[in-house]
Amino acid sequence: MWTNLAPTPEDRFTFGLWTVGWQARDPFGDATRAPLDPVETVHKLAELGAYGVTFHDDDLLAVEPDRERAIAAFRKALGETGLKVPMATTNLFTHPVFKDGAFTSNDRAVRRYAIRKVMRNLDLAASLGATTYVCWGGREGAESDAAKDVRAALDRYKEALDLLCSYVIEQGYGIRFAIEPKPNEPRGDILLPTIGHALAFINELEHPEMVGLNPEVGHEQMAGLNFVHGIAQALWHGKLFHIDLNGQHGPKYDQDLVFGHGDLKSAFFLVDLLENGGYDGPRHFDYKPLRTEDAQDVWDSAAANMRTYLILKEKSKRFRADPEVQEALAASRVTELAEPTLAPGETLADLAGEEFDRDAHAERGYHFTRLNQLALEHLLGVRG
Ligand code: GLT
Ligand code: MN
Ligand code: MN
Repeated sequence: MWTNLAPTPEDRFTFGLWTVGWQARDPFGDATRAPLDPVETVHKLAELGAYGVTFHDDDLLAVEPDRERAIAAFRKALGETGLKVPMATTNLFTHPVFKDGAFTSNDRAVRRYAIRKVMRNLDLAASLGATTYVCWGGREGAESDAAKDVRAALDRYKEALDLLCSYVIEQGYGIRFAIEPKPNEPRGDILLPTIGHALAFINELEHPEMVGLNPEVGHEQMAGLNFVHGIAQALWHGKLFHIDLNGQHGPKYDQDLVFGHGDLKSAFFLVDLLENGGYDGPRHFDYKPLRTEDAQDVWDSAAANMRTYLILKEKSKRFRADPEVQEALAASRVTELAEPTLAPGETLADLAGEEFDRDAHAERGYHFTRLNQLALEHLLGVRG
């Protein structure tokens, strides 16, 4: 019955080197795991059925400090396994130099260094065939409203992205940028905190067509926002360039749990949307194996992300194919929303004189509870 739960490269599952490679150092405790060699990660991910791997410039140096040698070993592993690099990014947050931000640091020399650091890794990303470059501005923010002139910071953020877009154009790289919003952590408040803020910002750029989003499940849920709605709006704007899948239990610190190990119902509707909403990019997992886990648990948790996605994908198919669900969707008039409010050829004048039984329409129920219960029962395995 459940035959297709083994991931294959066609599923386009990808992982960051920093996810499985996280040594589980947190603000209260030391690392609980040894560093992982990126070469081993590439081989393990390929064995598990992943499509690709992503990286920050600094992740490549986890066990080999010589950049050229580290890159050569990584390239070799990619060649041996066929694993792809669809996305890359820059670490603009770990080094103390970025303590007040990178593109928006108050220190102009830091801003110039940050742009150089991105350019250098863009060259590598392009040479590895990446088509998306993520910008997570984790340090772009402040703890005090006195510390940051937000309007000037947005000018500098725009300046950096405009410069980087022009660099990609000049070099002829087939790369687009994807901004990853986050409301807070590590800064008290981070600039471009939500999908909505980032979408509005992109419109002010010199090359808005080259910049989209890389939303992360937990980052919107940390702010109490509905991730599925955020993704639907990003798709509506044509801006879902990439996605970070993981799990989160509501507004608290960024948990980066395995996909589906947080709000499971939201994960179900997310997969349903990604599979039916026209998204064809990688399904990228940005999670952290729990600090309690050992080296083998790390790979088991990587596999769990993919397996959960595939289970939810199958659940979504069965939900959509269930005649009772189809009938319930129609009874709730979910499908009626796709119909334009004015018919072709109609004008506002047609609305003006229309007869409308307000009380009858007010009285009619939408039966959404039944729909929700049907989804829940599919999810719980008692239907389909
Ligand atoms: C960091 C962050 C993630 C970002 C990564 C990309 S790094 O781990 O928590 O959400 O996607 O820079
Ligand atoms: Mn996160
Ligand atoms: Mn992320």
